[in-house]
Amino acid sequence: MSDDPISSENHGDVRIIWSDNPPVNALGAAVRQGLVREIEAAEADDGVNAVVIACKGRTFFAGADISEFGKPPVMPWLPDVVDRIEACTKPVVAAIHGTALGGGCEIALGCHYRVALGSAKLGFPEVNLGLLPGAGGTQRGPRVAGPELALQMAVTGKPISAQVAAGAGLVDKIIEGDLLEHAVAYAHEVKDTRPLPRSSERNERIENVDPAIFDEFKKKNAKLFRGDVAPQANLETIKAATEMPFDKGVMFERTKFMELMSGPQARARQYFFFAERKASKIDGVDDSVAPREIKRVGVIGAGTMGGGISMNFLSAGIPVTIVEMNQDALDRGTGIMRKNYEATARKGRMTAEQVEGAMGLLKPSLNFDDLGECDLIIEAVYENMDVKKEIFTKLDGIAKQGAILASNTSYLDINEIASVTKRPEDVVGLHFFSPANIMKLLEVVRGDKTADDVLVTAMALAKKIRKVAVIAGVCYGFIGNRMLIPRQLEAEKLLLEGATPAQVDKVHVEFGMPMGPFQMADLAGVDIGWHRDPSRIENIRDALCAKERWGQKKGAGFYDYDENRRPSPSDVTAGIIEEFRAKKGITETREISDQEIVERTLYTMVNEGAKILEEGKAQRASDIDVVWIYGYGWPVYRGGPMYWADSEGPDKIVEGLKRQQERLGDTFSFSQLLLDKAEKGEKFTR
Ligand code: 3H9
Repeated sequence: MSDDPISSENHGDVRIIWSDNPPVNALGAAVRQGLVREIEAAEADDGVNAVVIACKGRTFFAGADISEFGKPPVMPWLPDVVDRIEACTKPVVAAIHGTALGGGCEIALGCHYRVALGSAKLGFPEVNLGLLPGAGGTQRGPRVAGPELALQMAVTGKPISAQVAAGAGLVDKIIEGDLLEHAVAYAHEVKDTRPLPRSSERNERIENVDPAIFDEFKKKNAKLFRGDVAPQANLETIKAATEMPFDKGVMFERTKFMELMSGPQARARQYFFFAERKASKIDGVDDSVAPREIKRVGVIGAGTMGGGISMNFLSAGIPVTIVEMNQDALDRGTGIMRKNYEATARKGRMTAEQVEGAMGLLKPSLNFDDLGECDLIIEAVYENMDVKKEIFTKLDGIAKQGAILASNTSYLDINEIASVTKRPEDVVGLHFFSPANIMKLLEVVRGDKTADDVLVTAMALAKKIRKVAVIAGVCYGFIGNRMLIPRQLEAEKLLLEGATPAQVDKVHVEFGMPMGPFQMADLAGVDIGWHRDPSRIENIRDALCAKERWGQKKGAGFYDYDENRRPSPSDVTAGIIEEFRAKKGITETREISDQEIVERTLYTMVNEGAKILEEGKAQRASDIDVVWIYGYGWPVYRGGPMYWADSEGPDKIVEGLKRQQERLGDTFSFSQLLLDKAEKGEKFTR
């Protein structure tokens, strides 16, 4: 068998150029070389009148080969390959299935025609790697699809369906049935067309474009541009297509691409691309371990969490039995699920039939025994060990043999929960993040006795319901919430020492987090975990709760909220903090610098992450980054807390923590791993 990923065959006078480069036909050096070789051969062959470029396996080219980034370049460059295809004197048709992404979409744009299966998707996801389409995509894209769609594709990175692409002219024909057969027939139809429609020469859609569309887009999507350099560069290069001739535009694109590629944000994002994929690998578990079959899922509890969890499975076509204690709670829970689906349908992201299809898979029940038919049962009741133990004891008697018993606990000990059953090997933690139907992260908590095939099932199922799963060990708060603890503790201490909630939050938001610790507390509910005794005031949260300042839901928490839930700093909260300080005998406050806030709230998180690693509660540093990016909105262009710690330098983190050590007090202790990394000049992630 030849190693060459590119081959060709003739169908009459149509030459098919095949790429076969699993898993995703990435455009590595051998693919690029083969494509140029075959285009030249087809052009030189008098027996060939048209060419089809197609891919074997699950997808059309999914883009440049990311694993080549940062290595010495191998010729030909992707931009030259696209140019060579476009310059071909015979018509070239791209036959698209799966996903034509990034460089793959650019190859398609270099072809004179594009046909695609209805299920195909096209996109420019480069922005997710901190880049822009750098093989002429920013210049050909707007010429073919129009500047507005090209802008949306490149800045959001979200792929579009073949239908949308066809509507915009990016796909010439949607194929039903055999792609290759129809692509060859299409090539026959166009084989004598001259001049050939070359994307780089199609100027009609980029002439007289109102420059205001770019400002409007930016205004509408301001969030995407915050702190992140790639969206802006994508916008500028697409705008350039409407202002410059093709050659100049391509030069501008190249300059911007190189700028991005050599910058820290692209490196962080590319690291994260592989981190996310690595997260699904389970240490010490053989690839040959088969997952258990999950035909029906049971969910205990129809509250916010139980409902959200159920929706994941329903949306993926997996039937769910949801069990509650009383009819009211059951009706309320299922009613909210329906409302959520209907809201999605109103936004055009689901059809009415899909809503009914999903809800039709739901079996609401008041009878615990109904869980006996489920292959996976997820308990989602409130955080109380005794309640959970009671439920698992009951489940042990009801669940069928081989069923997986999972708890959605966010803090509690899975081993203790498993110990009440006669099958601890079937017990696992499945920690979904709220809102569970939206948040991508799933912590899969591995108990001491959890069986390998239970973990393999959890990871496979996560992929099916479009979550990113990370394996965590048993410890208080697992990976994500455990790292939240020092941050929260220090943030509140800072208030006592003189900082305001707005100052602490501002530092976090400027860092790139979606919100700071106090904004997050107000959103989640200041009263979460509160002992409900207004006379017992042990910290500022207790003091706020005692005055019914429970956060956004009450219109008051650390901040005041108007009727549109817009926050403003609160004099009442300032007074409550002042009063609490007095109670604690704190008479003096001081100016607190932003750097101190970073050191006390972010460096302490890194220290906790290092402890999690050294205790083996996370499999790898990059898994911690995945948790924080998908679970808490850590800015992806900073790569996650452990990658960021490496960028800062572990020695700098240690220095900062030592500077703060006295203020951190005895709740703080250094991670030995962090100290070792700092001393040896080593990194966590690289
Ligand atoms: C670009 O094109 C730049 C140009 O504009 C300009 C250049 C000058 N390269 O995600 P999966 C691997 S930038 C190398 O689990 P799925 C991946 O690591 C590129 N490897 O599958 C994994 O390996 P492993 C723009 C790649 O079915 C395996 O393939 N393109 C690449 O869930 C399976 O991946 C993109 O950003 C790659 N380009 O999803 C597209 N892509 O098994 C990135 C994947 O060892 N890719 N791998 O862990 C994707 O979005 C998804 O992989 C895709 C399939 C949707 C295609």
